[in-house]
Amino acid sequence: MTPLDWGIAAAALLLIALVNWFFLGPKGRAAVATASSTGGTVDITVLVEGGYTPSTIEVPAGSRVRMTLDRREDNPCSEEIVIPDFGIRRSLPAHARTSIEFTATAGRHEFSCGMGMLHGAIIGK
Ligand SMILES: [Cu+2]
Repeated sequence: MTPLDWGIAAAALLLIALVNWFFLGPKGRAAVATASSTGGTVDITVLVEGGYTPSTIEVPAGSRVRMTLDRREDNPCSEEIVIPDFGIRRSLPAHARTSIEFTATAGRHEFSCGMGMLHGAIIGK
């Protein structure tokens, strides 16, 4: 390979590293919130606005969870939340807080909007 080839290869590797960092780096880690339990029930608040923040929530496996959805928009996309593993489908009034409760079993439990466009997950650890 010529020096130019090496330069192109190095640039390509750097680009791949940057793309991975962008998609898997700080943003992915920051989205994981670890909830802690006080008095038996784990309280978590999730902001609903163009998505779920945080979108990934770690809770102790087997804990009772009170998840409060703070919906700050009236976009019809987010008017329902569905957590199939826990048999939950609940409508979320716009600009209001709605609490749902469930027992978080071990493993990854996906949740989404009613249309399956916005995604998040509860992870029982
Ligand atoms: Cu939707």
